[in-house]
Amino acid sequence: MSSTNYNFLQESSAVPDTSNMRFGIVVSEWNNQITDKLLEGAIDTLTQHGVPESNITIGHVPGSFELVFGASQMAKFGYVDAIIAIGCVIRGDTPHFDYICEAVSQGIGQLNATCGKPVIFGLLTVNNMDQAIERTTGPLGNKGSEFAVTAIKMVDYAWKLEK
Ligand code: DLZ
Repeated sequence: MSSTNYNFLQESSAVPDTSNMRFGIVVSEWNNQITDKLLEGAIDTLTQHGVPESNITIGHVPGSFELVFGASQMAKFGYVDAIIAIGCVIRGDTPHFDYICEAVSQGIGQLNATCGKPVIFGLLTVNNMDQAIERTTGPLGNKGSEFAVTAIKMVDYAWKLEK
């Protein structure tokens, strides 16, 4: 699945009023040179679209495997409307990569379907560090920004249905 030539932000012209939206961001410390950039991109995009910084709660977890629990606690106790789970898993020489990716994607998917709040899958799953860098500071833009726009759109979606 390639994201080349896909500029998500071009499709976000109708971003809604976000001034009352509250977001939780859970960030993995593993590969933090990447996850810090993704976090920065997400925060920049949220604030550029009108989310007050005081409406953003950030939580750190040790690795991507811990994102599911971190996001679940954020959903329960964080007083937030949506959660963005950010991590970066880089393929190594052992099957560890596959186990973590599988566990996190299943876990976030399940949480997304059951916790009553949108949980955004902000996990980079890449073959090497170059691919990760391309998705934070390279030609593919900063994926953190896409995660943020997705989170805004999903809160808007939920709020429109509640009205
Ligand atoms: C152990 C591990 C490995 C090998 N690789 C990564 C990685 O590329 N990205 C990541 O976010 N976390 C990694 N981890 C740590 C696990 O996610 C987890 O923190 C530990 O297995 C402890 O549960």
